[in-house]
Amino acid sequence: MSAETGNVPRLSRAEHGRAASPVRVVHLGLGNFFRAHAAWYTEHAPDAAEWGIAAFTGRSPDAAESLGAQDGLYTLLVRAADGPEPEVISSLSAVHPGADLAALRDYFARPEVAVVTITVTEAGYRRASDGSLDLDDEAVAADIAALRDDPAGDDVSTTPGRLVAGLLARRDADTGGIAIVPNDNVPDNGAMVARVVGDLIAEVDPSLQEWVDAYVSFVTTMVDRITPRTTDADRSEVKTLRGVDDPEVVPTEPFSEWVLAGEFPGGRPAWDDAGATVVDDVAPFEQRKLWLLNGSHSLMAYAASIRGHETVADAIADSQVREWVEEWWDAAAPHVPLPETDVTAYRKALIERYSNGNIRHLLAQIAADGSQKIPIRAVPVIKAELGAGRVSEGALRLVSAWIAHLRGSGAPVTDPQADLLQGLVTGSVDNGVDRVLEWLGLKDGQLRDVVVQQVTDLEAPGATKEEK
Ligand code: CS2
Repeated sequence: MSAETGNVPRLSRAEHGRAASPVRVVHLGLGNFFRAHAAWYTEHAPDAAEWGIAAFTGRSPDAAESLGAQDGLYTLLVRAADGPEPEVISSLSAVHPGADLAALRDYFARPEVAVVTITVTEAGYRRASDGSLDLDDEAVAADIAALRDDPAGDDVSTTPGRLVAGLLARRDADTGGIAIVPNDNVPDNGAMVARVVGDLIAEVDPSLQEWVDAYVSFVTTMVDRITPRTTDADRSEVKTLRGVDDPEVVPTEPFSEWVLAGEFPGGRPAWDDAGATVVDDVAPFEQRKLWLLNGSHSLMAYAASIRGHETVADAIADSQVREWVEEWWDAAAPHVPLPETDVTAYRKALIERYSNGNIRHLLAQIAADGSQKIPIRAVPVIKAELGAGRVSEGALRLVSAWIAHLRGSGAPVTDPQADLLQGLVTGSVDNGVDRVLEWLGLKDGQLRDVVVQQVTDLEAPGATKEEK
């Protein structure tokens, strides 16, 4: 199947890729991060010919159609500081709209399908603030009703709902063990998924839990590869470099890391031979990445956008932002349970990754969904500092910048909880700070005054803007 746009051909397996491998992995969430990360590791595993991926879109089905028109192939445009390197990825053997529950159940029921990977962002797991499944979420409530009414029906839209629909099909087919591998930036993400799936099972069909306990493994991961959204510039670059019209190009950085812990009862691709690391405990790696990388990312997304910056590369070149980032790292680093030399090297590497001017990583993209990110990126560090007897200005600035953002400075607010959060910060800075700190579980008089001062400073006209 090869489609053409004007005289420039689309990608096709006959011309540009490998033959499709048999489907043994199901993936939920067909966004750029997955295509730069897990799909790339699968492509580079020595046994790639035995492990094809059937991927399902999340909310928007468009990618399935567009990728389908080019046999599931896409170009990964690896943007090194010294120039781009395009690579065609062939590991997606099939692509489906997320709503195609019949296809999803069919794959789950096949004995050779052994792994389910997921990248749906932090918000996609539909958790309440205590980590349980949010039963008040309308889409969750609708999935419960739909699955109770007809466990084989098609009206299931959430990730926990789709997982339970698939697991019911596998149990009924009696096709044995399977591993569920979440690849989103949430601490202990294996246990996190097990919990939301278990909570949904309790509502829908409690008899499934015993089967899940016996046959389903929830793997925990740390994932890392900076992957911005695709722009038209990426598409025209691939047209120039490769002579193909690929609307599904994914730009990414050269660096990549994947650390996994857990069982794979039905086997897995040899991801470790493609550079992934298999360990007993992901936690130290997760903390290093979530606090040092993602924490500083969020700090820049809020604080540097107030200073007029648009991208991470612009932000880190501003000496004031760099100082804030280093202060954040100074606060977080002592709590990362890895050798100091490792943490120091990691910080140095991050500066290089952030400074890659060929990656246009928008601060506005990182600023999204702060309600899901601040509690896991900032709060543990602030609490650990308090535990060590310190009120850390460097750590608190992340929360202060988020509050200034919610109050209308810098990047626009895009968040499933936007109404609630913007309600918390209406009125004076003092009141807003009190309410947000309470929402974050950080009600502590010592912190409050520092945060009020930092928000005031960040919002002061001209006080923090970069001289241009
Ligand atoms: C970013 C991450 O958007 C964000 O919140 O911090 O997507 C980050 O780019 C990745 O985790 C890097 O691995």
